[in-house]
Amino acid sequence: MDVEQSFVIVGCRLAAMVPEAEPLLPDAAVVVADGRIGWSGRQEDLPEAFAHLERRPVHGRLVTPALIDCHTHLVHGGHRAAEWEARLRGDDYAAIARRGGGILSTVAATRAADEDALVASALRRLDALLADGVATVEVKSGYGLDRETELRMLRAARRLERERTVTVRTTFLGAHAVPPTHAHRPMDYIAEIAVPALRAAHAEGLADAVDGFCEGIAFGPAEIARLFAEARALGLPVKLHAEQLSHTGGARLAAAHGALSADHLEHATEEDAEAMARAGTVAVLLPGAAFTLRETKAPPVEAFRARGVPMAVATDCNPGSSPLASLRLAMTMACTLWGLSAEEALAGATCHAARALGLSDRGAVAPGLRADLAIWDAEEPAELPYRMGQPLLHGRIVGGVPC
Ligand code: DI6
Ligand code: FE
Repeated sequence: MDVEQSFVIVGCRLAAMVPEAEPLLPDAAVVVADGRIGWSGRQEDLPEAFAHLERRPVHGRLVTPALIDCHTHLVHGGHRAAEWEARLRGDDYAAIARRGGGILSTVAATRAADEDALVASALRRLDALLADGVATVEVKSGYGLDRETELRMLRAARRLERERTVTVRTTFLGAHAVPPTHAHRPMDYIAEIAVPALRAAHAEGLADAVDGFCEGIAFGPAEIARLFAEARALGLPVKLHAEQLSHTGGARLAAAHGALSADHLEHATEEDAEAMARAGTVAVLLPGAAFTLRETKAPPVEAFRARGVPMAVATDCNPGSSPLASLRLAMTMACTLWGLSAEEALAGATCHAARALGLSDRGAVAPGLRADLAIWDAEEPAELPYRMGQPLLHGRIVGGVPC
């Protein structure tokens, strides 16, 4: 152990997010050693081996795993405030999309933006997430719908990791909408554009996973299955926007492909929950999108609970359906709109979010895991979703480094 880079956080209240551990341990200590958690538990039980390390008191503050936003579209050009206003006047999200607005209008703005502009605008949103205690964020492509722009989005996403202290996981979302060049020919779009773009992204090391939008206004299960077959050939994990606006069979398709996650799920059924449970697919809940679209159907939370399907919570930060850059507010919405407990919401933004990204090295405070921690000006975990809009972050520790 390098003593220089090792220390003990003392005097904290610890929500370790470890199933066997107490939900909240008062008078706790956490050993950070060489970027990893060396030990955590009751301070009075601190092993002798760590007694010589520098002690950093946090004066009773709450310590949790750093938050993980496992579903975002942080990188994109422009915004869609006017479309949002039109919806306030009664316009409809799917109808706007069918007229060539919606996702396609962000595609035009993104194609027009160079990489520097994409990075600059994404950083503003990323900074908001970091201020909420986030240390790992997933970022999708999907507003290019051509090879060049999809790759530019993914390169911009990777650059965020060099600009800030954060882990970025990139997801290729080439199957997000059907561009006008391939109107009514979604399978041709997959074969001619999405698959070659995915291969190119993979060759450049730009894609950690593959996603699609399985929906009446986007792609059907057959097209998604074609893309997933390519992902499998490349050895990439898959995830899917499924059952958001209607029921199309996306959740079961995701489960059949062993997907890391199926996301949205407002229109999912008990049978979908059953299939996801068998496959070990995480349910990623995105209440910011449901709130923005005034969706009245809720995901089958009770069915997920009953079958032990892990529920993650994410922002879905995107310019159309979820212009939300606060993971804590997403947690609030998951509780208030859909009945998650505060503890479930925190698990959703930590350990279950890590699983939705296929990351087994973070999301909890346990020996051997990455020392990604959030220190809060709070006494208990419920304050994170309860205190809406109130800054609570005291500091983050990312890979063992305070920042
Ligand atoms: N996530 C998405 O990718 C789509 N819906 C969602 O919740 C569309 C995003 C958009 O309207 O730009
Ligand atoms: Fe999304």
